[in-house]
Amino acid sequence: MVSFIQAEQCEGFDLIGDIHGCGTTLIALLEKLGYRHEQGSYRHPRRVAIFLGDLIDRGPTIRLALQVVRRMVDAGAARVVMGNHEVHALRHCLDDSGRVVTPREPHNARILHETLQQFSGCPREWADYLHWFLRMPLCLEYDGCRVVHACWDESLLRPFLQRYPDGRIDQHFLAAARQVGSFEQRTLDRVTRGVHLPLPQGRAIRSADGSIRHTFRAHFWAIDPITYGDVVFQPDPLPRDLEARALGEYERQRLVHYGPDERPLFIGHYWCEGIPALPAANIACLDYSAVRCGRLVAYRFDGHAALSADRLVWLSPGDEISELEKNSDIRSSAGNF
Ligand SMILES: [Mn+2]
Repeated sequence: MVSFIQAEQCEGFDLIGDIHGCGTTLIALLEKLGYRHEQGSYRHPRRVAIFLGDLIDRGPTIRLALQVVRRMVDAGAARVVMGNHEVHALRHCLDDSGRVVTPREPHNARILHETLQQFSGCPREWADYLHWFLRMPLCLEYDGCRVVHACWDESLLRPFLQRYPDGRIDQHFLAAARQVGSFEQRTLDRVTRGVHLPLPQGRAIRSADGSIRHTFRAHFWAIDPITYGDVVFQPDPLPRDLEARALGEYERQRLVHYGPDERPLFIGHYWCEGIPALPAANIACLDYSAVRCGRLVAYRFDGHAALSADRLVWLSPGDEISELEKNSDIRSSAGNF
């Protein structure tokens, strides 16, 4: 028996990637994993779900997604870590005294557009969720595995966990994180957004969502990376010449490394595409762009140090209809919104 399982008194964890307001798909995936709606919450008799953050923004059923996850967490049937979209909502919708505000800059309002729209008739419920986001831990660490939204950076998370042993930030931490370069800002940014490397001067890439980017997302599991192409981890490819470009000392110093002998790590965040697979033997990325007609992906973890792609379970768009039709209770609870 692995001690993380003893800690949670369950047979294993079902880790679930970025939901982004795909509430009905989430319900269908939980059904597929054997969770049932009982006593006000989805739950599994022998397993605990762990959500990897980014519950909100972009999708059609954000309130439903939040309601399902929150009830599971409150019932002890699930855990959740904070994603960069929850951080973004906290930064732009809560002021330093904890009052709810409307985001001012158009860019920030655009990211939150669907969320604010779907909560427009229920400001109290939105305020309540914002304060709940603040209580989400940044990471979870068990003897058998680690969980974080984007990047496990030991150099920041070890001192962070010494100061905040339950992994939870607070209003003061959030206020301090407004100062660029502070420990709080670097920690929040690194664990929920990962490492971004700047493109060379004058170069930019256009993302699938139409935005122009001057940085790219770098991963943290390459052993002795030589080129930009060895560390890029995002659906938008780098132009050929940049892919072949050698990493300089500046870039190398910014990279983080999670070694192959570290315990299994579960992350979301990176908008992967295609058939889910493992990027490294001890790392599973479970964000497969559910809200962009990709897949909502789970990993059924039973404590084995060697991860296996066989343990990945997912739903593609449209699958939820047939899954939901199997159970009328689910259909009626999904219809509450
Ligand atoms: Mn995300």
